Amino acid sequence: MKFYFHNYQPEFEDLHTAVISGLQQTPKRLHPKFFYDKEGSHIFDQICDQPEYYVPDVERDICETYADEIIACLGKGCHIIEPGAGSSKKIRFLLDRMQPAMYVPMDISAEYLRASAQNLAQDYPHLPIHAVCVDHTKPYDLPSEIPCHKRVFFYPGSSLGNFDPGDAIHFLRDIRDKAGQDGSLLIGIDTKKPVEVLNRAYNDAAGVTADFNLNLLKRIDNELDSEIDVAGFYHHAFYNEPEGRIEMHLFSHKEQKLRVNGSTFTFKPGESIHTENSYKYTVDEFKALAQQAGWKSAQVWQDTKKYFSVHLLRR
Ligand code: AVI
Repeated sequence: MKFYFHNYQPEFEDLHTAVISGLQQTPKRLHPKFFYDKEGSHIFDQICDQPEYYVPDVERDICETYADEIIACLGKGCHIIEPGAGSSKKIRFLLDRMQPAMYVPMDISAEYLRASAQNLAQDYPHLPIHAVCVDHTKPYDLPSEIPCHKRVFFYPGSSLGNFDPGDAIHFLRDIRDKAGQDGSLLIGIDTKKPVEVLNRAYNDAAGVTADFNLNLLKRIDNELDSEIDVAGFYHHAFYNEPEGRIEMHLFSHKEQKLRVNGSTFTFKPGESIHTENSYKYTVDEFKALAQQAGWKSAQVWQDTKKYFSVHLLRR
């Protein structure tokens, strides 16, 4: 095994400060990054198994269908870098078919990253793996062991959709700078589609997305000194057409107060906490966004229904 672990010891953002400042805003907000505690990450894996949430299946189908073309575009001996790699499941379609010179999974959770990267190292014993524990949304430098040429960033799952467009451009620009002169980015982007399909995907019948959203309040209730009637809130997600995004909210069933570490927040019936945006881009809209970050579109692959897109960008 050629497994190396680089721990940059990222600071976890303070939940307490973020909750107080988010709930002081009008409308009230909580940042989606706080969804992903152990329980939240587990529920997110379950969302990916829901029939209404088409994203993982359609992206996998595109990658499987066009694997040969994608590999031909990436070329031999590349160094694949995956920000927010999590379980490193999605990279396997490439690793099963090609031999990159190196794989660099990055994640903020050291425990999770080490376990999944070691797992991968066992399955691909000849592949050098440099796992980097870092918050990829904050400034960082890649370890010097990662060669500066033939860098391919891999950012699947439409995770970029959870950034507001300005932040998305900033993130894409940072990746471009890190990719180097001959670098590229293979990225999965969810597209605009009939509103009913989008609304169903984020309001699944089994209520898994609802559990995911409500888990944020449970987490705050468990980790902070607080009084929250979690059952006093319900999940609802809807497509905001002018903004081109799904919005997830936690709506209050009633007039109520929520207390966190001595601060009290009052809710009117129907008032919400806005917890997530998930932007959807047409192929041309995403190309324009990427261009603003200095990338050039090299290739786009889509499924037959055009529900999802996989873009290859070059510098
Ligand atoms: C992680 N991210 C791309 C998901 C999305 O579709 O925006 C998060 C999610 N929220 C509810 N369902 C899925």
